[in-house]
Amino acid sequence: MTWIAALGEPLIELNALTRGPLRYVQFFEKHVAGSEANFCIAAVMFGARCSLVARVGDDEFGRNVVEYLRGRGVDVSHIKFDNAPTGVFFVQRHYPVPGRSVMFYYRRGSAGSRLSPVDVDEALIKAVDAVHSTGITLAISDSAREAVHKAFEIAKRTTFDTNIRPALWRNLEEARVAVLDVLRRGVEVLITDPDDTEVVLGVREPEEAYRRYRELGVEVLLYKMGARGAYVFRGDEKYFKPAYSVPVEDPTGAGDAMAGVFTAMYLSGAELEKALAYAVASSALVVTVRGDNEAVPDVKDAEALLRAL
Ligand code: CKP
Ligand code: MG
Repeated sequence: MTWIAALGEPLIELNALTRGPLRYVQFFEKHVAGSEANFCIAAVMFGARCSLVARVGDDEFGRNVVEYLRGRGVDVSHIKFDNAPTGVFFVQRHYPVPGRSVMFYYRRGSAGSRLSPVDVDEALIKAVDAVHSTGITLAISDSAREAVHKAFEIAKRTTFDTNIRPALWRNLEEARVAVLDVLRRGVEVLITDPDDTEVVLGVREPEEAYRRYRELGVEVLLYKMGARGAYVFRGDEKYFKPAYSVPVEDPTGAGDAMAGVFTAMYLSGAELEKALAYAVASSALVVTVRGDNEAVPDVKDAEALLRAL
């Protein structure tokens, strides 16, 4: 069984029950989220074992995160309780751009942002097949970024999602430097999109992006084109899978589902084109509901969608 360790901040998501600006939303629905937690759930649904290396608050939300992730089959034995609070974010849906969501973070100084190199157990990192993290973990604190560096230095294989969140960086130049720094440490599978690639490399076009990332040592590129679909590149191989046209409730988490499903299948030796198809189908299901990870399918349900549409 493929075993992955992911480093990042699990969060409590408060998702608006109704559409429109949050100042007039009265009711919110609670979910467990956070990019790397979502990634772990998706990887587990596709047969991987996933250990989340993280901190949560020693509070009701922290216990909620740990119990939920344990229930979803994620290994929570490397999540520590910390005396800062569990981070929270709110989701505003279909406003100001219909079909899109906006996230508002209440996470500065959170337990999750206190992740540090002491939380990175060398024995775990040596034992797993691959280590995963994202640009969010690079952004939340210096100590969290150092934790990623430490883990990537020890890891046998690495996968990384750029996930550049402008709200978490002082400026985009800082994000660019931090992502390039991780790429130079060696990333086998890179998950990204044209917006982030514009920040990192100043280009958007898929072939050009892969050419440039490859020069930086990336072997496999999963290039997400949003509502258009996604590409995968490896050496001279290139595949494209168009996105499904589905009713959008909340697109938050779609990228993590795509990353987790693709990575679990890729690491277990699946054909790239097949991994891409299941990843695109899984992310299509996630956007049809609120919550980032409840609608991630298992293999059988993903196949039902692949057959139906
Ligand atoms: O790129 P995605 O929409 O898949 O990521 C969503 C997650 O961790 C969400 O759970 C949110 O809390 C975050 O990304 C974040 O910190 O932005
Ligand atoms: Mg993303």
